[in-house]
Amino acid sequence: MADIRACLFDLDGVIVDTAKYHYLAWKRLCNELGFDLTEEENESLKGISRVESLNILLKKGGVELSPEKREEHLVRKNGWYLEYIDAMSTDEILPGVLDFLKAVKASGRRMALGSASKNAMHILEALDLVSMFEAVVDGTKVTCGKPHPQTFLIGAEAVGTAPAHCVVFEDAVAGVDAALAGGMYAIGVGEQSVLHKAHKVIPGFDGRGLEIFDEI
Ligand code: B16
Ligand code: MG
Repeated sequence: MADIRACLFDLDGVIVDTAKYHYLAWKRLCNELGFDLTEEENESLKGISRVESLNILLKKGGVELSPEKREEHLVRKNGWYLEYIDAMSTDEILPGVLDFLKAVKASGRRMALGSASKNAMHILEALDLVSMFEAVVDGTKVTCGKPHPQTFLIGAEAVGTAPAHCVVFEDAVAGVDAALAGGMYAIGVGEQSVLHKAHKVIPGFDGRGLEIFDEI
C-alpha cells in the first residue's frame, strides 16, 4: 500500500473547471484565425503551457505568424480568459474538493499546488484557497512545462517530501505523465479512457476522503 505523505494538486480541471474557460478563449482565437477547435482537440492542450498550446493550435490550423503576432494573440487570449476568471466565485470550486483538501490538511500530510498556469495565484485568490497550500508552483516558476516533471519535483521539494511518498492529482494526460516521470503516484481526475496511465482514476472528489490513499 502507498505511504502518501504529500499531495500535489493540479489546479485547472482538478480544483476548478477553468479548463472550460481556456477552451472558450482558445476557440475564439482559432475562429478568428479561420479554423475551429473541438472539445476533443482541446483535450490535448490541458496541462500544456500557454506558449506551447498556441504552437499546437497554429500547427493544426496551418497558420504561420511572426513572433510579435504570436505574443499579441497570447495577450488577447489571456485577456478573454481573465474575463471569465474575474467573474468566478468560491461556488466554482468543484464538488467535494474543499472537504477533501481540509481532510488531507487535518491528516498532517503536506500540500502543494502544481499548475502550468501563470494565472494560478489569481485563481486561488478568487477561490479563497491561497492559505490551503504550503507551496504554489505555477507557470511563473518553471522552465520546463508538463509532461516534464519539474513542476511536481519543485513542489515535492518545497514540502520536504520524497517523490515516492507524493501523490499528484491531475486531469491532464501531460500532468499524469509528469507525475510518473517524477517517480510519484498519480491519481487521474476525469475519465479512465483518457487518464488510464494513472495509478487510479476518479471522476471527481465528491464523496471521496482519505480512503483513497489505500486504493493506490
Ligand atoms: P495560463 P493546470 C494549465 O493549468 C491548463 O490546464 C492549460 O490548459 C493552460 O494552457 C496552462 O495551465 C497555462 O495556463 O494560460 O493560465 O498560464 O491544469 O496545469 O493547472
Ligand atoms: Mg489541469
